[in-house]
Amino acid sequence: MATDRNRGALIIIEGGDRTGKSTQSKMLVDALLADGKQAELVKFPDRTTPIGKLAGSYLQKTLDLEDHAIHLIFSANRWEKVPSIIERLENGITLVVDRYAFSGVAYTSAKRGFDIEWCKQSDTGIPAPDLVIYLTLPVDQATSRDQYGTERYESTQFQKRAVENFEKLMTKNWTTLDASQSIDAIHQQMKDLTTEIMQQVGTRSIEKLWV
Ligand code: FDM
Ligand code: MG
Repeated sequence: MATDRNRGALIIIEGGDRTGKSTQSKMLVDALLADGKQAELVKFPDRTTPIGKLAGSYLQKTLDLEDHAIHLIFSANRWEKVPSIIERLENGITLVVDRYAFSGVAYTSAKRGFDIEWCKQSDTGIPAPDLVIYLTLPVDQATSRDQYGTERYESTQFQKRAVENFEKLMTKNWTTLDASQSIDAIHQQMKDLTTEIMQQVGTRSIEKLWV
């Protein structure tokens, strides 16, 4: 820490497709800002950077990449943001992150021949979250919310394997929320959890993930 001022909290929102992550992440940032707190939204993959554009093209199937290579590209897309993530946290800004390394591991390890430990390596050392909010919804229910699009990984079989993998990554700083509740009910729980963690982080140093 550069100062003895309270830092921001690193809050990760995870879950399978169509569980409401993006909607809830935006609502959470807006609510924190409305309360006069400093907060920003971060989204992975960040498809706007040169590295993120490769990931975006891969997901849209306009680019084929070898499975290990695309895994490392998703990781690199997080590493390129690490300096700005740390800087913002140290400046007291709470970050609400829509997908993180847990998605990276859960989706790649849903592919044949990938073990979880190999998948974790390339994100080992990025900032560790203060809280992971994991939204759960039975995959069949998630699918029926909205038809899957045509992006890569948008199939029921693949999603089921990814969800099983998320569950293997859970640690004590994860909180699972039932995504079949109303948008407002979920939002209120997320806001309460986040507010509590923001008070707890204080000047505590930012830890490294999986170290
Ligand atoms: N995804 C996302 C990965 O495979 N690895 C990653 O590291 C991340 C962050 O990309 F299918 C997958 C998960 C999802 C797709 O996500 C894009 P969004 O939330 O639909 O943009
Ligand atoms: Mg998607």
